[in-house]
Amino acid sequence: MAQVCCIVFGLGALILATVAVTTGILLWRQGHLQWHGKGTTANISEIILRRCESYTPRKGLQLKEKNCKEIWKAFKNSFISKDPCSITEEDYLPLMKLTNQTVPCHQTLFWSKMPTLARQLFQDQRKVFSLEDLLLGSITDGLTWCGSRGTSEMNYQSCPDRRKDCSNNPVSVFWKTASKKFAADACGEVLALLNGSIPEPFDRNSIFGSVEILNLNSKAVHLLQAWVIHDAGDSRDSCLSSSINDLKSIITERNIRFTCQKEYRPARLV
Ligand code: N1C
Repeated sequence: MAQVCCIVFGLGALILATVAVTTGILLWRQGHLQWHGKGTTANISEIILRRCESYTPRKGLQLKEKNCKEIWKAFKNSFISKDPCSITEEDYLPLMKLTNQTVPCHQTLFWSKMPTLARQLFQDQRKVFSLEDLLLGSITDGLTWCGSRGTSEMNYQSCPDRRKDCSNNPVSVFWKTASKKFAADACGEVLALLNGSIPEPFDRNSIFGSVEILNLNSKAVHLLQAWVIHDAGDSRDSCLSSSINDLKSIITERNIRFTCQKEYRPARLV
C-alpha cells in the first residue's frame, strides 16, 4: 500500500513539475518578446512563392511578366537586415517595379473594414478589382513579416505593432506604399465598399482614409461611389452619418463627385 502511495505521489509531483516548467518557459518568452505584434508568418517564403507561381490575373486584368524568384528576393530585401521601425517607401520600390500592374478605368474597388467574403462576392458581381486581385496584393494578403538590424534572419517571434511600437514597420509601410500606387493609378469612376455595421464606416486613420483618397488623381477620377453595406433589417441610413459626411467633404474638395448608397449584405453572408 505504501509503495502504491509513493508511486502515485511521485507521478503527481512529476506532472506538476512539468506543467510549472512549461508555464515558466512560456511566460519568460512572452515577457522577453521584443515587439507587441505577431511574428513573421511561418514558411513565408514557400507561401509567397506558391501564391506567386499560381497567380493568374482575373479576367479583365493583365500582367506583362512574372519572375517569382526575383519577386521573392525583392520582397525579402525590402526589410531584411534593416531596423523594423525605420522602413521607408523607397525600400519597397524594387518590389513594386517587378509587380507593376494596373486596373482598367472604372473598375477600381477600394474597401475599408470589410470582411473578405463580402468583398469578394461584391467584386465578382460587379467585375471590379481590389488590390488583392493584383499580384502584389495577392501574394502578401494576410501575412506578417519583419527582420532585425544586423541579422539576415526573419523575426518569427514578434514584429512591431503599428500603435504600440512604431508606424514605420515593414507591414504598415508595405500597405501604405502599395495602396498609394493603387489609388494613384485609378481612373474614371471608382467604388468604395464600407462597413455600415460599425459606428464609423469611414475612418480617417484607415489606409482608405489616410492614403487612398488623398492619392486619387483628381484629373483622372471623376466620381467616387460609396457603397455602405448593412446587415438585413438595419434601418439606419449611414449615408447621412457624420462619418460619411466627412468622406463626402474630402472627396468633393478634391473636385471629385461623390455619391453614397446603402446596400444590404447578401443573405448568404449574414
Ligand atoms: O485600412 P483600411 O482597411 O481602410 O485599408 C483598406 C484599403 C483597401 O482599399 C485596399 O486597397 O487599403 C488597401 N489595403 C489592402 O488591400 C489590404 N489587404 C490586406 C490595405 N490593407 C490591407 N490588408 C491588411 O488589412 C493590412 O494588414 C492592413 O493593415 C489592414 C487594413 O484593413 P482595414 O483597416 O479594414
